[in-house]
Amino acid sequence: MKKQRILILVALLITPMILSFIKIDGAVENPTDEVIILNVLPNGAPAMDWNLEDIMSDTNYTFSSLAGKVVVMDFFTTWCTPCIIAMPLLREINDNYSGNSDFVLMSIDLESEEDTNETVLEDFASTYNMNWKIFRDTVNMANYYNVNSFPTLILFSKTQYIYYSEIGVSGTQHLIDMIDDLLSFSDSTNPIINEIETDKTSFSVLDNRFAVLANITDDTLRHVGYELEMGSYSDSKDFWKPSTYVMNYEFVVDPVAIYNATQYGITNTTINVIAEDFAGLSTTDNITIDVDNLVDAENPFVNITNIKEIDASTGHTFEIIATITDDLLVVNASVELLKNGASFESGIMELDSGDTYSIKFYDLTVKKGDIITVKVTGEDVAGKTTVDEGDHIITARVSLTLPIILATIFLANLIILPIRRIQVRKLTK
Ligand SMILES: [Ca+2]
Ligand SMILES: [Ca+2]
Repeated sequence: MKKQRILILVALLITPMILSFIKIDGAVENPTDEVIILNVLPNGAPAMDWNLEDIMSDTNYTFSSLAGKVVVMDFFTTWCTPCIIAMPLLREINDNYSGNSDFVLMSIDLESEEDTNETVLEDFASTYNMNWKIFRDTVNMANYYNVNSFPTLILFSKTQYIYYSEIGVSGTQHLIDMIDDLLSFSDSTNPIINEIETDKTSFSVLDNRFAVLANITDDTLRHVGYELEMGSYSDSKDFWKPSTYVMNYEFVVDPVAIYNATQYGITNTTINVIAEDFAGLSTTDNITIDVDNLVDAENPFVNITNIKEIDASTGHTFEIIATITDDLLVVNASVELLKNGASFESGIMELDSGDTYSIKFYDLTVKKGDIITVKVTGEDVAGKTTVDEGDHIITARVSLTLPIILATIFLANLIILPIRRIQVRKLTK
């Protein structure tokens, strides 16, 4: 448990460092591959609302009705020993704020009513001196917060955002310090979006990647989001509890979406940046990027360059290689196989290098003399298609399997042995 906490603390420390080291020219390889180390929903993410009955008071509460209070949410089960060990620590925290109506501690039981009925739960609460709210998770809260270990503790700001979470409850002082901060919290200034930059002034179907760099400052920055809309295409990204360093995101826009947008007369697109703090204050700004209008005039050129029949001894592997080019952009290369005129197999060809596309089909059920018809379709960014077609006749080799090898040796012996015997007889005469 201690090890886990240390790992989490290390993660919390290095996350802003990693984020601050992302450079605009460093091309974030995979924009979805964000640094998410904790298995709980990241700090800064909004709380889930629900309406549940407090088992201790038989009173219903909605989470949203607790807005304005600092909430500690403890996920537990009655059979989990570390959860039981954590109870005196939770009790200590709760006692520290006794009489303070701005603080709420709640334990969320993750067992079903069949496993642990209300009487068992009430007995458990009495045994471990749980003089706070207890709810049963009948609304899949654990799933929403991505809670997989017990106990998991989540601390919410008065504005009902995740401020901090930890797996295992190993101490109280750091939690009390954070709760004190949140109770006396004051942030009356909106986030400041100092600058938004992009690495290009325009983008097109031939150059569909670009990075956005925003410099945002706030004393309690909680969330930075980017939104891009272009015709029917949209993209967005959330950064939860970012540092106040420079934030970076690289968009990879579908070239077909860009082409379609230009067909509707769209000549530029706006990227909206929104920054929000823990006080609920927000600032938005935007930057406009030109969209290059490139005209796709011709159908793709498609040529099947090779149909290879590979290794007939272990089932038939087929490789199809084709050259596909276009005046603007090839977006799809698909292939369909027919066996003796009937539909047989299909697939999407991968771009190998340059304009060469290829695909392999393994273990095809074919016999010698079958006619395989190969249809390769190239599609361009404008949706124009061209098909090239070629036939291939199966030339299956007879494979040298073990029974055939044994039969060959047997036959050879039948012929060779009598000859030898004749020779031996001749010598002894
Ligand atoms: Ca602020
Ligand atoms: Ca074209």
